Amino acid sequence: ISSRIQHEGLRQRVMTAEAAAALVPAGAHVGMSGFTGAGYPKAVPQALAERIGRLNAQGQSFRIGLWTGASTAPELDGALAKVNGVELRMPYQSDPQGRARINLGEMEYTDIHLSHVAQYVWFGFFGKLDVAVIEVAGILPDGRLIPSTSVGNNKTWLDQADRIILEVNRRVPAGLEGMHDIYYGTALPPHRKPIPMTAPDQRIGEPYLRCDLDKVVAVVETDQPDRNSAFNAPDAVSQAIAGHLVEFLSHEVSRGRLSPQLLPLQSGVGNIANAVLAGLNDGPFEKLSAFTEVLQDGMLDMLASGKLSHASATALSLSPAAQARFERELDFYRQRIVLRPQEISNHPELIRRLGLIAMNAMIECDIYGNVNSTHVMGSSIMNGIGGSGDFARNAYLSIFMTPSVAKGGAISCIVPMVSHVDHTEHDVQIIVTEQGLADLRGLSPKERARLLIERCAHPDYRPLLRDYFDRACRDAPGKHTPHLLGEAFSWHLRYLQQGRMLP
Ligand code: 0RQ
Repeated sequence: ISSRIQHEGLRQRVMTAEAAAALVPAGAHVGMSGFTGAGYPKAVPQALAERIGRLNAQGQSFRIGLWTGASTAPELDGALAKVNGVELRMPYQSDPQGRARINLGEMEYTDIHLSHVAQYVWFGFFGKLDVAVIEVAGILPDGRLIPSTSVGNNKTWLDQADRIILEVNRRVPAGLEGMHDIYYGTALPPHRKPIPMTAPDQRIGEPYLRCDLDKVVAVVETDQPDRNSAFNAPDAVSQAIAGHLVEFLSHEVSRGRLSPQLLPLQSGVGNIANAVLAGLNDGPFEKLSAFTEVLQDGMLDMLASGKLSHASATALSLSPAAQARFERELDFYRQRIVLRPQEISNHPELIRRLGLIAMNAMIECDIYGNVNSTHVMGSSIMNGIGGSGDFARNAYLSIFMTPSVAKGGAISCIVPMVSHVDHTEHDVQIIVTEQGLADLRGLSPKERARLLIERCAHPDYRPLLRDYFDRACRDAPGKHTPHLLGEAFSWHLRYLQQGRMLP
């Protein structure tokens, strides 16, 4: 038995993943650890998927409700989706098999703001949590848990579940101990108090997760790395987006609206976000800070170069090369990184107080600045809203980025009307594409439309957007946000019917 399991009683509860998976009843609500491919259980979900596949092949119907922090990995979301073992998934998933099931109508999906998940479970909005399956880096002699590479909703799952299954992963660097900050001061309305944090690097909690040991029904040992997908090297499009953004932030500094240290950065996931961080790493700003949910390669580079003084997040999402560097220089990074529960990393109160610069990618926006982050052509889910809404509405600066076109130019990412809306015109301040940046602050809808078309749309689509907007201004019954309702989705329809938005 691994020396990482230091509690005598819990050493007695070590068993195989198969034996642990057998303790999950059909129909259970199961809260699993995991956030953007980090800190998810690696053995029990696969054993559970095998069991579900076997039982379903025998004609029994066995499915679970699967709750997590955010996206996980093929060993969890992929394995369970493959056997059609998930009745309802929440709150964020990006697995291709899960996506396919959801879009075929075979799996239900509740896509909610990541900061809302824990409190909704505490409020009882989703019913009882039956089982928690949590990856940890170790168990202390007194039974407290050393968290793994993500914190996510683990505190809530441990507190709320009737039964707990722990996966102790010896591959997680032992040096992670001390990097976490678990806040136990949250209460339910009307008894809430202000969260005592006024700077992003402040510690307000404790480094370990508390755990009611009587609820632990199984401990499973694992030795597997996180998903750790590699990023693409920044391409010309994402470099251009990063360039516009750095220029804009420099302009804000010169106008006195930001200091040269800017304000704490929040950065979404993906290749564009990573390229923007690379742009900031080469940019003129010093002594930056981050208050974000996912710490990816770009931020690690910025910490290493000293551009970034410290970073607060709920998960690490590193490529294999960055992970190796992180482990090699763990003492350096432990001084500069703090990992928190996602209800704190994404908390609206803190985002508003600290005044963040929120930078997230999107699928499309419309000429009036409404943003779609989640749906393709109105009805198919891509991933989910994740934390983008938590940050967008409450940030000091709310920035959304996208290439101006997708699918080799067949799709314009600037459209007359978004086919789904995640962030309304009221929550969106700045739009950036490789074509340019539109600063929408303080503008009326029609002013926003003119700027977005001229600055951000691809030249192939600009004349069509101008034509739509001009005719809408002339013919729409209302002149505040002019739309031609019979035509507003014609671009999406044309893509669905003909494979391209251009006529
Ligand atoms: O699909 O790979 O099949 O070609 O969408 O697009 O350009 O690679 O960009 O990886 O940054 O993802 C919004 C999806 C962008 C992501 C989104 C297609 C495109 C490609 C991916 P293919 P790119 P990214 C913090 C914040 C919501 C959650 C969030 C996301 C694929 O950033 O999920 O912000 N965000 N969380 O071809 C049809 C369009 C399209 C399109 C792009 N207009 N129509 N398809 N694509 N634009 C993190 C968390 O909360 C955990």
